[in-house]
Amino acid sequence: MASKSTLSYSQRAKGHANPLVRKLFAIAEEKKTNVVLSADLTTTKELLAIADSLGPYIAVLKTHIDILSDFSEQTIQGLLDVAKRHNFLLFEDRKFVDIGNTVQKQYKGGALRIYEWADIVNASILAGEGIIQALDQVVNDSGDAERGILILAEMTSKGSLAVGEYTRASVEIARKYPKSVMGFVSTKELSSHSPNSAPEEDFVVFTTGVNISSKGDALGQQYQTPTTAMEGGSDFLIAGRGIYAAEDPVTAVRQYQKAGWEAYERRIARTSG
Ligand code: 5BU
Repeated sequence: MASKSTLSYSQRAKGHANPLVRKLFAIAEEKKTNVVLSADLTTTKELLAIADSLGPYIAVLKTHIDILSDFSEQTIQGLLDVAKRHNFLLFEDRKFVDIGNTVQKQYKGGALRIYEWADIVNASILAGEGIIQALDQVVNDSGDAERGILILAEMTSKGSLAVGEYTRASVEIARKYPKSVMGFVSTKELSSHSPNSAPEEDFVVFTTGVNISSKGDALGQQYQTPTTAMEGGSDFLIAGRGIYAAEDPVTAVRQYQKAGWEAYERRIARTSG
């Protein structure tokens, strides 16, 4: 079976060619968490405070850096410090979608300097393969910095057009850039079900739209639970309001951590047990 989803994170880390993926799997194993906190707060103070209090329970912190009303050098330093202190990666959910030349400028420079601080970014292939080629160039020129790209292969919002041929093309393009493309943002595992899947191929699946107690919101968001996501082959669960907007975010994140980790353990027990 080409799917790697029944192997443990450490088994997958051993054979993986991408150093950032190895680091991510090591963090997940060490902290026993596959939770990605989508920290959609709008001030630096709130963002850093939630990152600090929930940091011990997460593998990755996902940001929308452009929603901060007071972004500055202090935001970047604060994020880098808190990520180091609690040992998690930073993922900027930028959803690049433009011609390659523009995207390189948006990634490397600009006011937000995403490349300097974000371990992971994501991009849509709506504009074609050139966008991934452009980001791949930046990643390959990055010297010591380990940087990864996730291709936005599906979206969780109602009526999303990121389906069918678009999703299939996302997988095909990902295969051409193994040094930089570490996986997908998708609702489920994609690559092992598609043709041309090589035995050594191991894309990491990040799943948004995860919530334990809600089915969706008033603006088209559609949720699944940590358990269904892990059963579908997700590797990392991205949750926002389910955690940070809960009455007690620490209790909530621990609940997501437990649900995600237990579902992961059940999945890997299916082959090794
Ligand atoms: P929520 O509060 O758990 O609904 O937040 C979900 C986050 O994931 C939010 O930052 C979205 O921008 C992001 N997201 C999503 O919800 N659905 C998608 O398909 C993608 C990203 Br891609």
